[in-house]
Amino acid sequence: MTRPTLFTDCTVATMESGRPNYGLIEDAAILQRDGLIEWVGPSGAVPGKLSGMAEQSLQDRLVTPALIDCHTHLVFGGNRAKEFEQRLQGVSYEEIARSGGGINSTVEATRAAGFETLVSASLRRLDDLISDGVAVVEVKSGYGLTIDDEIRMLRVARKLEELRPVKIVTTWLAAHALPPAFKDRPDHYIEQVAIPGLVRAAEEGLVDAVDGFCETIGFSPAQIERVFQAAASLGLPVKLHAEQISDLKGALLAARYSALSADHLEFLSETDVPEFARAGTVAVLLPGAFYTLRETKLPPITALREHGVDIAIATDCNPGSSPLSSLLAAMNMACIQFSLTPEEALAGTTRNAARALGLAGMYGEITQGAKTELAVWDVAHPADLSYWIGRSPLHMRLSNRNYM
Ligand code: DI6
Ligand code: FE
Repeated sequence: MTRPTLFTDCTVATMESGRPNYGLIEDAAILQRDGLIEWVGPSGAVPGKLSGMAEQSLQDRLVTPALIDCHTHLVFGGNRAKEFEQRLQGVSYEEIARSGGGINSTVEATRAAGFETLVSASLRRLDDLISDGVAVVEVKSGYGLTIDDEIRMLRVARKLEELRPVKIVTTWLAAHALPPAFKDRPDHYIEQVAIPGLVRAAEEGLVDAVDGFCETIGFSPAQIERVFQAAASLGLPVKLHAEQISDLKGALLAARYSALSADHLEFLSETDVPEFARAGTVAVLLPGAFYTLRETKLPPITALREHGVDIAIATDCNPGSSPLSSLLAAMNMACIQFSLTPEEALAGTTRNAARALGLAGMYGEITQGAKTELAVWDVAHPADLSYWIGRSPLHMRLSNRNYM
């Protein structure tokens, strides 16, 4: 037990569900005890003083829930600047993938890198995110593509949590690309690597959720479904890279398996949105990939809104389609490219991102019972967070580890 803390002199954007205008409370106070929010409200209505309570003035700053990056490929070796040059000369992302580059070139570099090298390369990207006020980061495997190399990636991800005050959520993404050793044998890869590897990784406690790349250059819906069935039998939630460059109806497959999220969705058909909405699956939009691949087809934002689908925003931080390690920049891009409002962008990196990770109510909202994971900003209004490009107005993060 530590002393309860009352944070005073702040404006709070609670981002609580159902509250308009960011859940904004001017002249607010927040009471936390043992790493959990006990009360938030106007400073005039603070509940009776608790004995031994510490007070900390936030000097008229804005407080939001700490941000959540709910889709990253943060752990990888090498980089793909050469492919970036090729793409600028007109070679497409799919052509590069089909000719053995793309994801498979990062697989080679990731397998070749030592554990410590992977940790330190990933830490640099994680530190970028932390300086944007991020406290929860989802990290996928998917650049190992053997059982041992996939498991090693998740161990690197878990190591990051020991080295920084963040929560890391790990996702099994062995069904990301077909490695050369299984050329023309995708079903064997699913049987011999993706599924038995998942079982082993889950036994080792390394898996929070299961993902796949449902695409002509990835895996078919039928192959993904086998992985989803294995996830279901292990009691693990699923999510899916769906409709990024073609419409294979991955989002509907994800919905059928009550997926936490379906991600990308540029090619999601408007007519599929009602069924998608019924599942309560979160739509995770990835503006960094849209930008990098110079995509022009927009996800069906209006239909998603009309059907009440929760929208989250993430960096998709990866060396190929989204070399982006700023979540604030992703929020700006979501406003400019996808016409999200700054409030939708912030909901997308707080409350809805928490839902996309199965962490609703615990992270991403300043509400009674949530963790004390706060970002304190040198700005007057929450719209400022989506407005500026390439600088972080973060003053500090308040991490629940300091209060337990
Ligand atoms: N979709 C993506 O945007 C990333 N993975 C995926 O399935 C790209 C990964 C890469 O190009 O390395
Ligand atoms: Fe991705």
